[in-house]
Amino acid sequence: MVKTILTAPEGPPSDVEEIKIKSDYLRGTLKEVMLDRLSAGIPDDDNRLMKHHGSYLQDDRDLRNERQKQKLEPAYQFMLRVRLPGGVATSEQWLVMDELADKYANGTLKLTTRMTFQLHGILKWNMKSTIQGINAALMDTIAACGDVNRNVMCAANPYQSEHHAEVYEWSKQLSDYLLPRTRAYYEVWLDEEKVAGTPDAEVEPMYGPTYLPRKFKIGIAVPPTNDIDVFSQDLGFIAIIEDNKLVGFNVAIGGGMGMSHGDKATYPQLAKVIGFVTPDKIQDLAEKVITIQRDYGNRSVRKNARFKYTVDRLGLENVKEELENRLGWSLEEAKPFTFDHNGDRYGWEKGVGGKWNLTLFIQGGRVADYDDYKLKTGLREIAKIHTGAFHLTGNQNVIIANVSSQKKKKINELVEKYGLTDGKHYSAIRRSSIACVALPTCGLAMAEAERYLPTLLDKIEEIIDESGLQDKEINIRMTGCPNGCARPALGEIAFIGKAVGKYNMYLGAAHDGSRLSKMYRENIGEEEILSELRDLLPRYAKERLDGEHFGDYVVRAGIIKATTDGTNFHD
Ligand code: SRM
Ligand code: SF4
Repeated sequence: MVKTILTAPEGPPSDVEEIKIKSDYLRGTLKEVMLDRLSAGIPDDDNRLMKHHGSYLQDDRDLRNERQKQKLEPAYQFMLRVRLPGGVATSEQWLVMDELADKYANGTLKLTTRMTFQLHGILKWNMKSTIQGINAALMDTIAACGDVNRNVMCAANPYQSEHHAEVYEWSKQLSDYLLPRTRAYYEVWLDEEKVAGTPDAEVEPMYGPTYLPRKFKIGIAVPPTNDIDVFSQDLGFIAIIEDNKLVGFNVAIGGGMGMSHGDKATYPQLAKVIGFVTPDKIQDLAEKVITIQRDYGNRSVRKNARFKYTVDRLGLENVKEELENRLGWSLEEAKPFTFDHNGDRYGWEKGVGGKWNLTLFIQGGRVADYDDYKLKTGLREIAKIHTGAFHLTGNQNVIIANVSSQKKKKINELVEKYGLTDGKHYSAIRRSSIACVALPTCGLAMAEAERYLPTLLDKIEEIIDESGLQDKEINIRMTGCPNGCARPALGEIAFIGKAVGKYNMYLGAAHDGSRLSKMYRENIGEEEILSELRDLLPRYAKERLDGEHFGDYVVRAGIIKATTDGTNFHD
């Protein structure tokens, strides 16, 4: 057999490649520009580098026009994302984030779809103190954004898996091992002195001076729960448990959600399973997968630079062969597994060692105090007495984890006092909802998401009630643009922002995260959305088979064609 020669796409390097190479390993002029008091912003080049430090410059889009009219610079502020492998925070860490949100940010915490905290609205002069506060609490923000491996996700629910602790350890190890090695972060934010004279090859032995062509994401799922949407990851691990023992992981490569409207060369894709490895091998495997993307990813066109396009362009088998060559060993044959859902399970559940876990519903992942709902205060009061951990989930919720039977009563009293909710008095569709941040902070948003989905759901719930579907879990996801931050291509119903008040509507993804959706209606507003659902939901209520999920029903009923691969997502 002739060996396929793999190559990277030709073309001039993108502007970000130039910025990275000139940056002296992510330093740029960040240290200096953060001290400059003339503007609340920073230059674009430094902002690109800033992402690798877990942050970037935004402006409050609600104020954009007014500030422009007044000839003021935009209301610049920074978003800051914590690296929190596996989404696990101690109570002390929760309290620190709670305090930093009030002291330096907009008073809220955003629990993200990759199981971590984001702060919004931090002014330039407060960035260093905020980052120092996070580091003092033994967290950091390194590589939370940027062209590197991001926060490693893992199954969130300890009660659903005795193997949570083990899998969590692997996610931490992977996250730490795959960190950039440059000291730039420590110099810019933590006042470390620069040490001169380290040879280039030793600064970033894995990434090299230009890091990756694009962001890279890893997640570990524990069947039957796919709460991290393992097939949406660049590199996904599926835990295989035999005789109650974690024997290893199936490996899936080449997933991702992002696309651009109207550009068929961009599409969401699902990762494909290529084999099985024992736990001791996943670090080596992750490193080698990353180096393949480093060497063959598209460094010319960023829209086509994710690993999913590298895999699709080179061919899955060729990438696997290259991987095995780099590893010097072969993957074993993949083992059987089954997923049955990708959402969270709410309320109290008993887990390992007789400890309790309480999953609370956090709408849109936004932890804030509202006039009639003191969610942030309630969680703070819990953190003050809770000695276990807080697990942030990939569905933007939180689990109060590892609670003893004695503490359960006290925590319940606080849950009641502050009206915190396990979501059970909401419809199942609301409990199964995710929305990305979008407006006013996200610079890429074309429409509302987090601020709008709750009110749209009020109206959808009327149809749900009339159809008798209150207890039916239907994953519903909304994003303000096609970048896919709430993984909409894996929502059984999804809305992707097109313009203010207008969305493309997608249907047909599988409830367990194993099939992508397809566009059903283009550029529609609220009235048309509700009118479509007034037709679809009652039909589903009447015609569904026993146990049939909405995503499967719309495909079986011929309402939408199944997407069998990302490459036919737009067909
Ligand atoms: Fe995302 C960019 C928010 C998860 C795909 N994402 C952004 C930025 C940073 C906007 C930007 O680059 O200017 C958003 C910041 C908004 C703000 O104001 O905070 C943003 N993404 C988020 C979060 C906070 C959404 C949320 O509401 O939870 C999630 C943070 C995750 C984290 O903790 O690390 C978030 N983003 C995702 C996911 C879901 C996931 O990873 O499981 C995806 C789809 C999966 C994937 O990567 O394929 C995702 N975000 C993107 C993309 C499209 C990438 C692509 O392949 O084309 C962008 C745009 C980009 O990178 O150019 C983006
Ligand atoms: Fe912003 Fe688009 Fe991501 Fe939503 S999906 S947070 S609008 S980049």
